[in-house]
Order: sequence, then C-alpha cells, then structure tokens
Amino acid sequence: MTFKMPPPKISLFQFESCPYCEKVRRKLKEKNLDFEKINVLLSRENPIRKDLFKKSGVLTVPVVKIGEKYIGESQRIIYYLEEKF
Ligand SMILES: N[C@@H](CCC(=O)N[C@@H](CS)C(=O)NCC(=O)O)C(=O)O
Repeated sequence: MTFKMPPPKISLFQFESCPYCEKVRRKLKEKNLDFEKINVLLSRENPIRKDLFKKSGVLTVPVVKIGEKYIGESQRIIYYLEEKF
C-alpha cells in the first residue's frame, strides 16, 4: 500500500507586474502546483516586506513559502521547484 503526502501549501509573495514573479508563476503552473498569490507593497518598510526579509534573507520579490520554508531569488526558486516537484 502506498501513501502520498499531501502537497505543501505554497504562497507566492509578489508584485503582479514583476517579470521575475511572472517567471515563478509560470513554473508553478507548468508544475501544476496550486499556490496563493500575496501581493506585497512596494515599500521595504512595510511590516510584511520586513518579515519576508527576515525569513528569506532576500530583500526583493518573488519569495515563495513552501510549507514552512521561505525561498527568495527567482532562479533559486525555479531550481528548487525543478528539484522537488
Ligand atoms: N534577482 C532578483 C530580482 C528581483 C527583483 O528585482 N524584484 C523587484 C520587482 S521586479 C523588487 O522586488 N523590487 C522591490 C524592491 O527592490 O524593494 C530575482 O531574480 O528574484
């Protein structure tokens, strides 16, 4: 008998108009992964942006949260998605 782990919850912190975010959205769709988009504010002083920096170590978006893991930098995210899914 085999058990399948449920896929982890994926959140994408992003700007809709950001090309790096678009690259990540495309990869998530290509992998058929469900994800929620969280549009962040432009100001790095925004508490959500500050928290993202604390958790991912990256000042820019996109940042993905996969399960409890935060990953920033679009190319790192793409590599991670390629490796895990
Ligand atoms: N090297 C980064 C570049 C990401 C980037 O430049 N994101 C811009 C939006 S397109 C950003 O977060 N700008 C807001 C800021 O720098 O605070 C990546 O590939 O993820």
